[in-house]
Amino acid sequence: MADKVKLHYFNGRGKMESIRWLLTVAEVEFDEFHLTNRDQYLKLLNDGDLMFQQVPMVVIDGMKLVQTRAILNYIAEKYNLHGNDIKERVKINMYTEALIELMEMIMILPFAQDPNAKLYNIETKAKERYLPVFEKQLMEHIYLVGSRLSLADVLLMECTLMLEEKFVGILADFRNVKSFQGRMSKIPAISRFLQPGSKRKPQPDDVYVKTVKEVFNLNISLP
Ligand code: GSN
Repeated sequence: MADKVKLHYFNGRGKMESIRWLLTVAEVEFDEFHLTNRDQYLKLLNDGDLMFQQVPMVVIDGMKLVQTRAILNYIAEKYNLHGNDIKERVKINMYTEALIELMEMIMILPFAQDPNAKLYNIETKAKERYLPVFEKQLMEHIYLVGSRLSLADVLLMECTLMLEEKFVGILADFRNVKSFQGRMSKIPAISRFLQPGSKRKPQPDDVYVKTVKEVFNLNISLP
C-alpha cells in the first residue's frame, strides 16, 4: 500500500490550503507536519527536502514535491480532476491561475503593513474582474469546465468562502456563483471538510503570522 501523503507547512492556510482542499475532494487521506520553529525549517533545508528552500512541500508517491501549482496539477491529474483533454485542461488552468491570483491577495494581508488599505482594491477586483467571469460561465454550466468536477471548481469553492469571510454578502450580485457554492457544499467530502474539527484551517491569526515570521527570520512587513 502506498504511504500516506504528508504535508509540510505551517498550521495555517497559506499556500497549502488549496492542496488540503484538493486532497479532501479527491478523498485522499493525509498527515500534516507543522513548522513551528526555525530549527524545523533548517532541518528540512539541511536534509535537502526543499528544492527551492520553500514550503509547501508534499510527500506523495515517493516524491518530495514543491511549488504549489505543480503539486495541485499532479493531484488533479492523478485523481481525474484536470479535464478530459488538453483543451479542457488549459481552461481549468486559466481559471485556476486567476483564482490563485485572487486568493494570494487575501493570503498576504496579515503580513501587510496596512491591510485595511488593501481591502477596497481586492473587493473591487473580485467584483469587477474575477467574479463576473465565473458568474457568466456558471449561468449555463454545472461545472466550470466540461461535464465533471475539476481543480478549478475546487479552488472556486475555496476562494468564494475566503471572499465571503472578508466581504460579507459579496456574492449577492453573483447568484450563479452562490448556487454553485451550495451545490459544492453538498458533496460529501466537502460537507465534512466544512464541519468543525476537519483539516480545514481557520483564518490566519497572530500566532500563525508570528510563527511564519520566526521560521523565515522575517522582521519586516510587506508593503
Ligand atoms: O507556489 C509556491 O509554492 C512557490 N512559488 C512559492 C512558495 C513560497 O513562497 N513559500 C514561502 C512560504 S509560504 N508563503 O507564502 C516560503 O517557503 N518562503 C521561504 C523563502 O525563503 O522563500
